[in-house]
Amino acid sequence: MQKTLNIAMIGCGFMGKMHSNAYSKVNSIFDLDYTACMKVACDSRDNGKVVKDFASRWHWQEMETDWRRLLDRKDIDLIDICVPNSLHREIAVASLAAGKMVCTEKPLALNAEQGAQMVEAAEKSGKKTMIWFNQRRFPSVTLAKQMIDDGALGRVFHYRGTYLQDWTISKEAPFGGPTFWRLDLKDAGSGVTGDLLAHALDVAMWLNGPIVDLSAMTETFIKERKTQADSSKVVKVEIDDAAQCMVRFANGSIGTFEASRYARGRKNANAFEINGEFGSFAFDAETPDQLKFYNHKDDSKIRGWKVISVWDSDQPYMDRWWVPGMGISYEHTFVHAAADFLADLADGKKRVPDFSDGLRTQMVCDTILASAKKGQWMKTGLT
Ligand code: SOE
Repeated sequence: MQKTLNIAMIGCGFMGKMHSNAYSKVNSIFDLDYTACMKVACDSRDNGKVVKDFASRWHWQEMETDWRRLLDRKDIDLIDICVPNSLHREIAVASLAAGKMVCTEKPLALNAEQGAQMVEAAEKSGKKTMIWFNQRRFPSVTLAKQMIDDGALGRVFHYRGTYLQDWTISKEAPFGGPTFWRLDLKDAGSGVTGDLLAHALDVAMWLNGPIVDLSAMTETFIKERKTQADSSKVVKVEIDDAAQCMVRFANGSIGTFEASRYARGRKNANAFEINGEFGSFAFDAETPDQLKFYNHKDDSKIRGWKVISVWDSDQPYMDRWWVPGMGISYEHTFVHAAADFLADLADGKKRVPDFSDGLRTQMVCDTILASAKKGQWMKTGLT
C-alpha cells in the first residue's frame, strides 16, 4: 500500500527551491512505496511575504513563519532544514526530540562539536536522518563508485579533488543577506571549507575511504565588505575564501583538495581524479554526463582515456529519466537523494548519507581550518 511522508521544509532560498523541485518530481519519476507530500513551507523573512510567494509557486499545501510551531503537529513526519548553517543544530535537535525525521543541507553544522550533538539526538530518538550530499547522486559519480567497489582501480595511489566557483570575486558583492550569508562566519561557520569542500570531501571519502591526517592552508582575499543591510557599514570578512590541503587516506593513498570562490570562469567545478593500479577515473560536475575512465587492462593498441556517456538506461538512476542521450544534471541529483531517502524508508536499507556521515565530513572540515591556523599537519580523528 502507498504510504505518505508529510514534509515540512524550513528555509525558502536557493536550497529550498532545489528540495521543492526534488519533492515535486520524485514520485513522477521513480516507483516508490512512499509518496512525498509537500505539506508546509516555512520561512520567517519579510513578515511571511517570502514564504507566501514560495509556497504558492512550488505548490506547498500550507505556509508557516515560525518553525517551532511545526514541532507539535502530528501531521508532519519530516523536517527538512534549508536555512543558514548556524540554525541547523537547534532545529535538528528540537525536531528529533519532537519525534520527527530530519534532513538537513550541508554542512551538518557550524562545527563538529555541534554535529556530534545532532548525531547524539538522532541516536536517542531512533529517527532517520539525511544530509543532502547531493553530489554523490550524479549518475557518473555513482557509476564510478560501483566500478571502484567492483575492483576497477585495484590499489589506489592518488586522489585529487577540487570545487571551484567564482561568485565572490567582486569586492562590491555584499556581506550577509539571502545568498551572501555564506560570507558571514557567524551564519556559515566557515567559507569554502564547509560550503564547497564538504561536498568534495564527502564524495572522496565515499569513493576512497576515510581521510586520517592533513595539512592545509586557507586565504581570505577580500578582507572587508559592505553589508547588504546597510552599504555604508563595512565589516571584517573572517571566512576562508579559498582552501587547499594535502591529505592521507586510511587506505594508504594520498590526495590534494582545493576549493575557491575566486576561480574566474569556474561556476560549479566540483571535480575529481582518482588513480589506481589498474586504472583511473575523472569527473567534473560542469560536464555531468561524462565519466572519464582509463583502463590499463585494455589491449595496449587501443588503450587510452575514454569518455563514458552516462545517459543510458543501464547506468545508475538513468532507467527512470528520458530516452538515452537526453542528459540530466545538477537539479536531478536532489531528486535522486529524495528517491533514495524514500526507498530507505520502505525497506530499511541505508542508501543515503545520514548525520553520522555528515559528522565525519565535518571533522575533516574542522581539521582543515585548524591546520591552516596552526600551520601544521593534524589528525582528523577518523580511522
Ligand atoms: C554555493 O556556493 C552553492 O550553492 C553551495 O552552497 C551548494 O552546496 C552547491 O551545491 C552549489 O553552490
